[in-house]
Amino acid sequence: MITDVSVIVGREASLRGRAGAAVGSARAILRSNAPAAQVARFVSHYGQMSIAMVLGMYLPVWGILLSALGLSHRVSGSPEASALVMTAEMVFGMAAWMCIRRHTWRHTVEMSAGMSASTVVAAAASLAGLLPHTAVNSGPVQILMWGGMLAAMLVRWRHYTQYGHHSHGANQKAAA
Ligand SMILES: [Cu+2]
Repeated sequence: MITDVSVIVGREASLRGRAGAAVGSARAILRSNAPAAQVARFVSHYGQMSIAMVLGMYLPVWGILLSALGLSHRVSGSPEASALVMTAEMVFGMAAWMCIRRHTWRHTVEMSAGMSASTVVAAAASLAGLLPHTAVNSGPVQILMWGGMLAAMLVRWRHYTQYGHHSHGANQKAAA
């Protein structure tokens, strides 16, 4: 009987050992520059950016700020102005999160530019009478916004995928 118990305990321990090893190797893969880890890091940054953008958009300060400046009516009355304000809110959220994650200013500015380019161009074209007023809030412009952000990241694939390159200015300096 005693040996039976010890066999069960032994099995449990080996199962636990195996689970621990699996977690350990998963961690090792994530800390490596294996293709899967690079893609995971890339997707993770894109996801973080999207969340930060949406959070930036819903921060209650903007509405308060606009009404304090007496601009609420003007902004809500103009599709171009509201689209630009919305883009600015999203850029704020995204840039703030990239600052916290200690990305360089160059990468933060590139991502902000990639993200807002389509809206800025559409707003300018719409104000110039080249596009209808609804264009600035249309689906294609929004798709271009997400695509522009993706393009800014793809251009800097190494920065967003290499372990130790992703964040932490110190690591980056050490690697350089
Ligand atoms: Cu980013």
